[in-house]
Amino acid sequence: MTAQDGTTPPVLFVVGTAGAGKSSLVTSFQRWARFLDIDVLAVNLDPGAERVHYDPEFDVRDLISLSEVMDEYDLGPNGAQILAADLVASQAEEVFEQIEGLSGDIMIVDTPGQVELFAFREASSHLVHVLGQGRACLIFLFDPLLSSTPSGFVSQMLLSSIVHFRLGLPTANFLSKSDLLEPEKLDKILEWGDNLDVLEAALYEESAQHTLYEGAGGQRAEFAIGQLRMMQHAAIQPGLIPLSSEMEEGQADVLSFAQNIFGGMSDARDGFAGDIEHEK
Ligand SMILES: Nc1nc2c(ncn2[C@@H]2O[C@H](COP(=O)(O)OP(=O)(O)O)[C@@H](O)[C@H]2O)c(=O)[nH]1
Ligand SMILES: [Mg+2]
Repeated sequence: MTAQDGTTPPVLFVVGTAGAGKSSLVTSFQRWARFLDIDVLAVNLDPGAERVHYDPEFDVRDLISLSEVMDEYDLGPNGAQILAADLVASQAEEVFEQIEGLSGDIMIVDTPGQVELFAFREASSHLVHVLGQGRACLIFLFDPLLSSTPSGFVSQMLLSSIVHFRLGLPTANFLSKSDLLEPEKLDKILEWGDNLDVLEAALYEESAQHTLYEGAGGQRAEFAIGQLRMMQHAAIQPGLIPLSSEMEEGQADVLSFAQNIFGGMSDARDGFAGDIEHEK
């Protein structure tokens, strides 16, 4: 099964804080899709990746090696990561040449470990627009442990909205590694994603317990909730969807998100619907 019209397939950029599960999602998504006969093109844009467990159509490490950057520019690992991200982005056209014309149903892109290397380097937004060709979206992964506290959860909502604002692409928030959370905790976090009032109450309760300065915690909570309300008002954040690469859960939701935006793959979609129904 291939894209029928010869245009580049929709592109999913997987983003999130270091260790959030980006590379694992690319692996599990590709594996899941293969089973359904959906052709997923995986791309690695992380020059610092030690190894990847998916089949990349394009691997940025073929262009840029982190150890070479360290040697050549006499940099430590952190400096080299930053320079490597910029070097990759400066070769956006070369990268695009290698992946354009590849036929597949959907492309999923693994991004550097640290989200700021991807989202907050000027050169990277260029890369996103060259590779995305106007048919791209973001899968933002929430870290499950950070999501376990109201303030950690809110911080990730804010980070996700900043990345969304920065790159200007449709964004869906997924709760990564949901298998690591107790069912009650998982429900609680999903409720925070659905209901700002519940989140607000939890945040006030938490800041009352943890604040060092009298009153400062309340102000902090008020600020954060105010931001989230504005986002909700602007319909920026469509809630939170549980995902587990380990248990292979949520991959269909990742695909549906892209399909809802970009449509296409009509014959494939009939196939998915049947298969997904079957799984239940
Ligand atoms: N239990 C569990 N662990 C996961 C899952 N996804 C990733 N991990 C683990 O989390 C760690 C970081 O994952 P990785 O995909 O490398 O994160 P990245 O830095 O965002 O690319 C690894 O040890 C993975 O095995 C998941 O769905 N469930
Ligand atoms: Mg990774």
